[in-house]
Amino acid sequence: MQSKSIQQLIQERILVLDGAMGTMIQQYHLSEADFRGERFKDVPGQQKGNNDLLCLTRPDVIEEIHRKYLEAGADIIETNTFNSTTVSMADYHMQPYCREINLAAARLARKVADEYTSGNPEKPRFVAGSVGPTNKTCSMSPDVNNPAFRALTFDGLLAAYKEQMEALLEGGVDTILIETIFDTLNAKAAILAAEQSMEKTGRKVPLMLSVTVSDVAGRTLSGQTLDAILASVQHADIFSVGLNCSFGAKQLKPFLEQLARRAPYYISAYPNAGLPNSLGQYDQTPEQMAMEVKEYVDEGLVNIIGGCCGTTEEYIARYQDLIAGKKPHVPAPRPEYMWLSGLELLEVTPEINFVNVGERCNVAGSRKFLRLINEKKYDEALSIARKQVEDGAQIIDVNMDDGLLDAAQEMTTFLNLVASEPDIARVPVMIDSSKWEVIEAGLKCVQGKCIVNSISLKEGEEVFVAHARAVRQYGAAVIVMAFDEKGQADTYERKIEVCSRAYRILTEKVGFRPQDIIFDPNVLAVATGIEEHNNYAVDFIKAAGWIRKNLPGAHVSGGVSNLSFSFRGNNYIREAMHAVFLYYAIREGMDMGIVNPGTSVLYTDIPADVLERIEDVVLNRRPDAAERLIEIAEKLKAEKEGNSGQDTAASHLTWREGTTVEERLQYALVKGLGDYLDDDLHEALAKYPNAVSIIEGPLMAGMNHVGDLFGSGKMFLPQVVKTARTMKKAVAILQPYIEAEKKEGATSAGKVLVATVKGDVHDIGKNIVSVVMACNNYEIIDLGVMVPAEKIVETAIREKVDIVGLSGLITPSLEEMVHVVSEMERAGLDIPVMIGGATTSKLHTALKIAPVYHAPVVYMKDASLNAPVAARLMNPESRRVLAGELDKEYRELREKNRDRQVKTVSLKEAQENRLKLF
Ligand code: THG
Repeated sequence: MQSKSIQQLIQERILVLDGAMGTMIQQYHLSEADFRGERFKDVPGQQKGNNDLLCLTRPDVIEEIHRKYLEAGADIIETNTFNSTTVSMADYHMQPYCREINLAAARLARKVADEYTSGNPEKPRFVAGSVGPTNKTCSMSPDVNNPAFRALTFDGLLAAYKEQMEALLEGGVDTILIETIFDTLNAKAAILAAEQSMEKTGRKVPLMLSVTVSDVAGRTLSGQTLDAILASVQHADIFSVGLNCSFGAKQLKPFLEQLARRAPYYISAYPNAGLPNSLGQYDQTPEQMAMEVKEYVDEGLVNIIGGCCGTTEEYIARYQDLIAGKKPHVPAPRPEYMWLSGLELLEVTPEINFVNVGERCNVAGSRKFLRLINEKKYDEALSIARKQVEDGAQIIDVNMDDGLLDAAQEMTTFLNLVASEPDIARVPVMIDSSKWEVIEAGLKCVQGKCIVNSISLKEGEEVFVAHARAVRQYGAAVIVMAFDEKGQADTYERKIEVCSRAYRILTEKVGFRPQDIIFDPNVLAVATGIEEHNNYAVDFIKAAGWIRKNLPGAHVSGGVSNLSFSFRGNNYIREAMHAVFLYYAIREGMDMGIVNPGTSVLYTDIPADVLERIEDVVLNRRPDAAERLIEIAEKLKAEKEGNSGQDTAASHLTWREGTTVEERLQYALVKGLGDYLDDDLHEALAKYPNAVSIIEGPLMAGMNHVGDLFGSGKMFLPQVVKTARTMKKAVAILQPYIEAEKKEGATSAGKVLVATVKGDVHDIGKNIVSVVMACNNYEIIDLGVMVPAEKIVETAIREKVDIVGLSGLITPSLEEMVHVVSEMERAGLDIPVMIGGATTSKLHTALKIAPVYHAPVVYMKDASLNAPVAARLMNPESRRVLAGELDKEYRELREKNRDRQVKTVSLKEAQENRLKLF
């Protein structure tokens, strides 16, 4: 008999996905030689830990793991290919083997699954092709000093994913599972690769997505909320969406509920076996985990359940009883309204009767913005974006079209910078250009669901369709300008003719959702003195009404400031005209507009005599309307002289009044605002004994406050990264004072090597330690991030350093630190080691790191402790005393944790461990 497809089966019952591959592999205690096999015995570097390579060198182990999961009842097993892209394999110098690994992995899983299916056709088994996020992100910079930098481009990642997925599909997987999504731009590249690979191989399979949240507020590493992600991936043909990794089942549940409420797809969940303890291990038992997962099942939250880090076949085996007779989740209905997103979702519901798009980040629409971009003053250019959002812009338009600029490059740089500014990146962007290359460059930079501004029928239907298809593939909404082969539509009839034609093509031929189409029937300048222009506003407003009635679902937008070009220099009249225009256009159904969000003139504020004359112009009520408006405009200008349209900065600066310098520094750090650091730090310099004490005092206090906010979910990672940049800026301002304060000819207090260990790119904490230590006259050798053990050992010897500081933020760094320190022991070094960073702990240091090294290994709780501890380590006598204290303390910790080796830490502790960044 023919077995059921996964699409059929999932409607009938909850399906079980397998558990972790890594945890299972660990149980085999494979050696470096096992990983290499005969074939790779001479490739450079370490292969141990390159789990995917085992598909080639130890297929017997992988096959056995698949069997264990199938025996445990898994309906779906995942290929062992999480890292099999050229991007991730670069760590192991194994890029050339990616295709082969994926193919072998898929065939292997296919073979075992089929064997089980033929054994019991009533319970068909499926293979999901595992596609990980890679070890790099498209949305964030690994370089604190250059937030516009990207270690990975969209195109590079797309190519890597295509190679992987084509091989998986050829190898026979039943679904593609894009998992552990921490950056939606990476995921969008994966989705596009999946579509293209399915097209190329002619095998269309269901697409599964699984997100991992990184903080207690339920955002991804790159700062998006789950709602925002759903908007970002809305264009894709998705089978299921869910959550994996992150936390244990219990902590994941509220986020799963949030996802299940909104996502119009089947829901999957494969949590970790609880929260990692201080050693980075997962120690929830199968029973405990099953109890928590049971709630998902009983409450109808899920369609697919499995396990992530720490789970084995024993965990998966418990699921059979949980799901028996239980109703699967019913997906939410397809969304009715337009979804857009930045870091957060913007759902354009009828209650939002008008969406403001900020117009000022436009080199053609703001002299100031043009100047700032020309002079590469990006910080100030970003302030323009930030101010618009503060003023209420719900989307920001970005336009770099200027003859003397490399518009595609500037678009890329600016959007990358925006991505690092959470206050701005919160809202969706509108990529504004008349050049397609510029739009495409922009689309490759945004993880949210943005709007393309614009496409049109200007160059005919073929180009229009090609651009529209591309916009769809990138997952954006689109503005269609009312242009066609005959030119700009300037009358009511022409506007509706062009828009209805475009609507038909987009909805029927390209498959666009009507809700993602925004028509711009051209706002053109009125009161120009040219009679043909007099009816422009009326025609726009009428066309807006017609479009909303006759082209269901579509939106209407326009560049409102165009209307008043003839009144340049008279901001009051311009803003009053915009208010009047919007009053009528919104009534007819215009629901979006590119405007100056800083505008303060309300329709109801306009004095009756002025209002009458403006309405005469906008509504084209009398032939001499323009002259009469010019007359009153000049009169008003003379009266108001000088104070019209001037923005008052005051409202934004309340935080600076009546506050102490410490409060202001803290505010600047929390908000990541560098603008007033100069003033505030100089004020502090007058108050504090020296520059170093400002760093160690108010600035460290501010950083700790940020750490607390982060730990409690009130800040999220991109905001914290901004804080780190601000801290850096503050330190740079203080640096000359620190230099001057150093005693003439003061000798070095000691030489300290600092490094973020291999596998980890985080260096915020490490950089702060470096600064604080340098302030205390230590000579710092900073080896940067991702530093291999050999390099640390070699540099320590060559430079004759006095102390080695190891830093790491992510869980795998714990193991790497053990490795580094054991290499130091092997090299016969006697240099004390300092351990610091978010996942590190005193317990891990005591249990795992200190025992492999004879010299002192000190766990550093925060950066302010490094200098005093270093001082103790530099003096042989106090070093001996400290070593004795550490020995005693560590021995006690080991005693206490002997049986279980580790205690389970509370949620709060675990979060503090994970989230304290400094
Ligand atoms: N439709 C769509 N997109 C658009 C437009 C449109 N994008 C560009 C533009 N038109 C909308 N944006 C602006 C931005 C600024 C101004 C007008 C439209 C403007 N700027 C002042 C001026 O030129 O007088 C600049 C003053 C200054 O330098 O500060 O008016 O119609 N889809």
